[in-house]
Amino acid sequence: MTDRTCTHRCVRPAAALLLAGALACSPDRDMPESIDLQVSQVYVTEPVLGERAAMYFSVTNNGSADDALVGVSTEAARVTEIHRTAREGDVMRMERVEALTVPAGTRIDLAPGGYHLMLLKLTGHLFPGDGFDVTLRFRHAGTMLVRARVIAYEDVEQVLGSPSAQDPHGPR
Ligand SMILES: [Cu+2]
Repeated sequence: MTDRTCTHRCVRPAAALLLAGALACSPDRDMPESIDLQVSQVYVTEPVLGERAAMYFSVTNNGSADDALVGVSTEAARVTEIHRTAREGDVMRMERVEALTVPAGTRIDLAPGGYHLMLLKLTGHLFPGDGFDVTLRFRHAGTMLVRARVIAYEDVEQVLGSPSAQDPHGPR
């Protein structure tokens, strides 16, 4: 499997292609000189509450300017939100944010206990092993089509490397 580079260097590593399938980028017109965003490891946890699921991925900005995730859409969910998990005393709470900044030269890992995407009002059942397309919208890089893979809830910690007990979306 070969690396695939699309317009304006919204590149994606070969490892991501193995995991996540096809990619398309459509950068906006007033974007900075150098855009180089890589998205990989796109996972959705099996919905344990029926109607919603959390989605995680890694995004690396090797470009010359900060970018930000500003929107998400998929046929798998009627509503999507960008969430941040924050500790309040002993309680993990999540709150909606308008955008997730990806500073130039940094990698952001969306993971249990941190940032994640919420897929709400799911349009159908999602089973471990299923895959579906998700369009990520970045302020400068434009839209990026990635493929998400559904993983079983018990595999979250192994795959994502974070304590699933901290995830407020988990079974209670
Ligand atoms: Cu959430």
